[in-house]
Amino acid sequence: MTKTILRALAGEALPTPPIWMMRQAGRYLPEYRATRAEAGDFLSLCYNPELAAEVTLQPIRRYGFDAAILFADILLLPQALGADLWFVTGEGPRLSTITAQRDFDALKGVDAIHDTLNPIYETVRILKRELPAETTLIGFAGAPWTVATYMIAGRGTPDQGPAHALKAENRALFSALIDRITEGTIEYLSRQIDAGAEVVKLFDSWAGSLKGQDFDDFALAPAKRIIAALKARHPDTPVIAFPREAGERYVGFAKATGADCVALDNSVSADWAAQNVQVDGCVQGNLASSHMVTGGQALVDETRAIVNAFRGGPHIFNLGHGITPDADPENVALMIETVRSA
Ligand code: 1CP
Repeated sequence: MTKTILRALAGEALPTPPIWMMRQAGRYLPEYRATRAEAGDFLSLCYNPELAAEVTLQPIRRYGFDAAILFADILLLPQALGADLWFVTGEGPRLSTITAQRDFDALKGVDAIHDTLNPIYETVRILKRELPAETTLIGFAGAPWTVATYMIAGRGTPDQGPAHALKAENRALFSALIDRITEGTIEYLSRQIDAGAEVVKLFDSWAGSLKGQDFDDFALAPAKRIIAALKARHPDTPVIAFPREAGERYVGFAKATGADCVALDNSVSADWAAQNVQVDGCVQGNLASSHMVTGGQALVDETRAIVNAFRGGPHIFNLGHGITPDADPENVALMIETVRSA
């Protein structure tokens, strides 16, 4: 029997949508916090295949999600390309910055990335062995624009200002960086698929700050190039694209990029997305992650409304963004129970 997520990705409208959750392995779970403490820090956890596989499996054991997502981070690719990367406790990631040609010239070529990323492929191989037969394994990478925003600024930014500034001031350098990340992403995801990932997802968390032609050039075009290259090598592996906060640009995104599924954030209504996005194929989403903190009848009502809005077509239930550390694990169980009984 084909796994439910793969059926939805192939375009089938299922009576009950399959479900998984962004950041399902994370700090809201006590067992994650324990394994992270054992690893020492976040990056040591990412690069320890046994422990990274363990935290990937924890939410599957606890909740029986229909998919597991590889435990890693979108910032490992910049590190593999030669950027310095560290995490400041309570604040987030920090990287060496790219502001001038010499910074770009110091980066490594794409062939070198596997030296750093080999442990990630090993995590995928372990998961492939250990996951239940009905659970789909999802690999992922950041989309080039989102990864570039971190490489340019050296950290997360509220408005991606430094990346927009470099794009305006030195288009050639900015485009060269986008190309390098695009090429690295193709090789990274291709190796994840070789190792056993059955689906891959491209996270463009900051796509919403690209407007007009910039959206075409730096959200659509790189996604299209990555998906075309992956499809040439792995024609049967579905790709989920997540151009977060793309708004009206969600319309036509799957067709323009070749993605098998578009993941929706919760700033678009499910009814609107059913009419304007799901008409082209599978969609994923889009419950506000705040419900995992607040719970109660509002969680149940909103979950049912989303399931009903997307009932006529292929749909994978998920949040609109990652679950937050202050979420209550009981609310996750309530969401799953509601989806499976809706
Ligand atoms: O303290 C901790 O334990 C670290 C918190 C954490 C976790 C659990 C980070 C740091 N990364 C992750 C794992 C992670 N990151 C996954 C694993 C799989 C899962 O979903 O369970 C995935 C898919 C990501 C992807 C990721 N990392 C994105 C894209 C999705 C999104 O949330 O928008 C982004 C933007 C990052 C960068 C990053 N890594 C970590 C943090 C706190 C951030 C955001 C930094 C910022 O913008 O300030």
